[in-house]
Amino acid sequence: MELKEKKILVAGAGISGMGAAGLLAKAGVPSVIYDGNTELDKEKAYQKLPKGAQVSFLLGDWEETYADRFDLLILSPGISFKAPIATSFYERKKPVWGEIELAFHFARGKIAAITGTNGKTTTTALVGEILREHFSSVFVVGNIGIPFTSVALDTTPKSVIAAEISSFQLETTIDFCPEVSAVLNVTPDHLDRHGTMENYAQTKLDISKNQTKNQVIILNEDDPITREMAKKSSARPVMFSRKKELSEGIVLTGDRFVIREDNRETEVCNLSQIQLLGGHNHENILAAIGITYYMGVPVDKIKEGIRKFQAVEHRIEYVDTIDGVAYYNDSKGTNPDAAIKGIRAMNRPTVLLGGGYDKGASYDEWIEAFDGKVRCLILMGATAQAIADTAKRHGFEDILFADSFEEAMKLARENAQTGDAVLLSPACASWGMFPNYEVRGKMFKDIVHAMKE
Ligand code: UMA
Repeated sequence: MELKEKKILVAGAGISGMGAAGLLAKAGVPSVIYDGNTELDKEKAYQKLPKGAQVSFLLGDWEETYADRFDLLILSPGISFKAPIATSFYERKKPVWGEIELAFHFARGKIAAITGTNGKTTTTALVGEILREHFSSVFVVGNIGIPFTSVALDTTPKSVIAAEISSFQLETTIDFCPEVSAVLNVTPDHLDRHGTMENYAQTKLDISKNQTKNQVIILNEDDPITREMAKKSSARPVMFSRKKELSEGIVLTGDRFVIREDNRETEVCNLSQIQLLGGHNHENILAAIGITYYMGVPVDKIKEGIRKFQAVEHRIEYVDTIDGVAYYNDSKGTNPDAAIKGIRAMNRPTVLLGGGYDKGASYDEWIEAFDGKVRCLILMGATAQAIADTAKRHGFEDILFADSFEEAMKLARENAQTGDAVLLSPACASWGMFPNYEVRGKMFKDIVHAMKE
């Protein structure tokens, strides 16, 4: 599609929307940015755009007839493809692209696209690190926080791109086609948006919908949903497992990470050479080995990238020890499954901070994973009462409520004893209290650093 002649509306003036409008401006295509927030600071927004960008703003409630004025909608991931703004375009048979689709339209080179409920940020960052060992033009983009659109015009046919792609972003891809895709796992998350687990899983599998059998999809053999995807995907499936001795695929056998292909086994590295802890991280490493191997990185360079890689910020991140209490920031624990990994990684009595935005999740398995380790659970946000009710049903009564994040931190400090851990691993998104989990995690760290002083 030749975009220069199109009247384009970019919906959402967040990171994605500004990236999309910026890319269009650099390509000489004018656009209008829509945002529901009437308080949006237009001056600040203009500063984020290239100089001289032909961009105007449309703010406030969406009116269906606005769609008559435009030919194409570029949708930010935070806005559902079922939201009125999108349906008014669909009803008029006008195209709706996500920000990822727009970037793909302009990007050159090969893409490794990674999705999954959990582990995708760590895996994407690790894939980026490994790719850098071998390729000279590497970009790490997507849900990880760097919009693909912001770098698309800098790519060349020799570039390789590691893209973390969320289910929100996959709702609006059309021609997007990675060289290698990966679905790490699928457990309940974002069901308020996707409705059912079936819809959610199908959206994840859409990462490979344009791939052919000459291209690879990396899938987790140990997850029943991603295991099934091997039969459904149009790409060639390559499985990874840390539990099964697969004869073909990427396997953790004893303490060795190996690639098994055509009846040959190649060792990549072993457990003593890695810095990422926990079974979930072993899965991320297996996936990253598969992704980079099929992107063409030689095994010795994969090993080097893994050896150098350290944990990602906000993911069971050790912050400091104060009065004998170790503080861990797992703000990225934005759903129960991720938070289960957070509490499982603790090996001492733990004061746990939880609660936040309500995505309609069930907290039973998370509470069960406490396993006698949680000294006290401090709850905040919209889900506080629902989590407390679930905890009590499971016989867990040591619960305190906080009206603010600062109060939660104060209660944590008062209730932790020497030798304990304080863990922020909320099992919920931060929305409602914070713009995103990063701001929540930074606040946690700032308060911990201030305690030290
Ligand atoms: N807005 C509206 N109407 C709406 C909803 C939002 O006008 O109905 C406007 C808001 O007023 C705001 C803007 O849209 O100005 C925000 O857009 P957005 O929610 O799409 O957020 P971005 O800042 O563009 O960030 C997005 C991703 N956010 C979401 O998917 C919610 C970021 O992922 C991502 O890093 C970024 O694009 C770059 O690609 C965050 C996330 O929470 C980390 N992702 C979820 C997750 O990981 O679980 C999917």
